[in-house]
Amino acid sequence: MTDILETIREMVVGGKFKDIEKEVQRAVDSGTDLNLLINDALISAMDIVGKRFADGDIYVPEMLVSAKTMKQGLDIIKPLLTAGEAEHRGTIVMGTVKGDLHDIGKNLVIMMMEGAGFRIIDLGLDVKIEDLIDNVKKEEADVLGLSALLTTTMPEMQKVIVALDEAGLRDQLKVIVGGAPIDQRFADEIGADGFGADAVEAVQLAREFVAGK
Ligand code: B12
Repeated sequence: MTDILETIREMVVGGKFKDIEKEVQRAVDSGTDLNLLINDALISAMDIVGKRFADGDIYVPEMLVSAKTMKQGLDIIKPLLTAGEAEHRGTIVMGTVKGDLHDIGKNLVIMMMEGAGFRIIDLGLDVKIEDLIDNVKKEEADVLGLSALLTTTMPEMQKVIVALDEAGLRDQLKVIVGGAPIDQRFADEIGADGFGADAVEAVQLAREFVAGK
C-alpha cells in the first residue's frame, strides 16, 4: 500500500503525466483508501514540488508539469467521489480570486462538495469581483467559496467581502475561504464566515452553513 502511494507521489513530483492515470487506476483497483491516495500521494507530492520550487531546485515549467500530472490523477478519482448523493443540498459559487492561477485545491474542494450533494457553480481561476457578485446574485448562492494560493492575492478576498456588502448581498450568504497561505486568523480579520484547511473541512463548513440558513 505504502509503495503504491510513494510511486504515485514520485510520479507527480517527476511530472510523469503519461503514466499517472494507469498507476492511480491500479491503486483504486487494489482498494487503496481514496483519502490516503489524495492526501498522502497527490497532495503531499505538491508540497514536495512547492518546496523544491522555493529552494530554487525547479522552475515554473516543472511545477506546471507536476500540476498537470496531479490533475490527471485526480480525474481518475473524481467519478468515485461524486457518485454518491444526488440530492441537491444547496448552491455554492466557487472561484480562485483575481490574479491567482492556482486551481488544483479549489477543484479538489469542488469534487468533494459535489460528492456531498451540493450544486456547484465553478467560476474557475483569476475571477473578477464583478463576476463573483453577478453569479452570487444570479444563482442565489447559499455559500461563496474563495481560494487563494499567493500572499499577494489574499487581500483580494477582503475586497470581495466589501463588494458583497456594498451590493447588499452580504447577509444572504456565507463566505468561506481557503488556500495554503490562509488561516483562521486571516479569515476572521477580513470578516469571512469560515476557513477550511482542506477539502474535508470545506464540506463540513458548507454543510453547517447551508443547514443553518
Ligand atoms: C502547482 C503550483 C503552481 C502551478 C498552478 C497550476 C494550477 N492549475 O493550479 C503554476 C505553475 C501555474 C504556479 C504558478 C505560480 N506559482 Co505556484 N505553486 C504551485 C504549488 C507547487 C502547488 C499548489 C497546489 O496545487 N497544492 C495542492 C492543493 C491540493 O493544495 P491547496 O491549493 O492548498 O488546496 C487545499 C487547501 O488549501 C484547501 N483549499 C483550497 N482552496 C480552498 C477554498 C476554500 C473555500 C476552502 C474552504 C478550502 C480551500 O483545500 C485544498 C484541498 O485540501 C505551490 C506550493 C504549495 N505547496 O502550495 C506553489 C506556490 C503556491 N506557488 C508559488 C509561486 C511563487 C508561484 C508563481 C508566482 C511563480 C512564478 N514565478 O511565476 C506563479 C504565480 C501564478 C499566478 N498568478 O497565480 C508560491 C507562493 C508563494 C507566496 N508566498 O505567495 C508557492 C507556495 C511555491 C513556493 N513554495 O514558493 N504554481
